[in-house]
Amino acid sequence: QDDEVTPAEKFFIRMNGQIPEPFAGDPRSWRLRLDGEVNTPLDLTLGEIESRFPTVTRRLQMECGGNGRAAFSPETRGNQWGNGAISCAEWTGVRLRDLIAAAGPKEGARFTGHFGADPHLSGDPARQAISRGMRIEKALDEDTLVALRMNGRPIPHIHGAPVRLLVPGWPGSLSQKWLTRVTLLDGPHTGAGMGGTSYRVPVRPIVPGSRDDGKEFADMESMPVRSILTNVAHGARLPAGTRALDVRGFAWAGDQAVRAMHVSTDYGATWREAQLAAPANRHAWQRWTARLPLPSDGYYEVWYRATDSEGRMQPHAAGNWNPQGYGANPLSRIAVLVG
Ligand SMILES: Nc1nc2c(c(=O)[nH]1)N[C@H]1C(S)=C(S)[C@@H](COP(=O)(O)O)O[C@H]1N2
Ligand SMILES: [Mo]
Repeated sequence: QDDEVTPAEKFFIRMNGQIPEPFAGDPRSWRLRLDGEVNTPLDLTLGEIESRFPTVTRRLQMECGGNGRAAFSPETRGNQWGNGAISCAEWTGVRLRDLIAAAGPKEGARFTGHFGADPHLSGDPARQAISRGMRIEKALDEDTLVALRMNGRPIPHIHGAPVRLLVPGWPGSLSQKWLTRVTLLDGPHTGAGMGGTSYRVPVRPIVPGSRDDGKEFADMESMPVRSILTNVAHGARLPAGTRALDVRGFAWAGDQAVRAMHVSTDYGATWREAQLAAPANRHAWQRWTARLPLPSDGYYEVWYRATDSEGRMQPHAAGNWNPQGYGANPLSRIAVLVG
């Protein structure tokens, strides 16, 4: 998809449990609780939340922790995502940090735990489909939203209506859909999808393909730099005599910005710097564009890679192999045939 702001119908979809029944009541009467290590637990309707707290609108990227998984060798468990598990919509909501401030966090509040209304795949009501949490610092980031609208409209059911978390730049699994409760904790949350090898990567690199219990793994936090090319399909045929190709796409880097974007038509022997736009706001992806000369008819590959604001590039191969396949961000390539 080539849209600067991802429309709802093109936004990627990922679910770990069953799709819950749509909420039958007025969405404004949906209740959200904030409890745990707080002085005054909150139990508010969305109507109350909207009238009590300021709303903000931001373009925020959300990316599945397993985006790029198909690049790992040997193959890892999970959806074999290419580069498609990324979208950047315009979200409107209240800041989670405003809710936390209203509840008065206790000194021991160091982590969050998130809960949603979707049933576990087994249908067992005692089990959570997914329930992840993060360090309180990320919950206090001004871009971490309790989102009420997507692209100016009510959030579509499949994306978590009527309210979801939006935790930009960190694994999408933190952005709890059908949000019912956030709890503050003095230690890491232990919900479904926490611990072991879930959304965790090795602290020290392990042998690709090896088994590991995840004891010496750490939670994935900011997602690594990555880019997509959005206007030319892999395998495109161009008319004979075409001598230039305009390409464009997006680049992003978790909590960071993208500093540079490069494109090569000679297998990485030489690189051409693409033009790179500033993000609409922090945590929004950035548009890149480049014009590539094509010296003759024939077969070409377009290789492309981004560099984050700390100078880290997309590598040539997926590194830091891990059993569930998180964080693969090698450079990408498409083939085109001229004539
Ligand atoms: N309640 C709930 N929230 C959830 C999930 C889920 O299964 N249930 N999946 C998570 C994962 S793994 C991702 S990548 C994002 C995907 O959100 P989307 O379907 O709106 O793209 O939602 C997250 N939030
Ligand atoms: Mo995900």
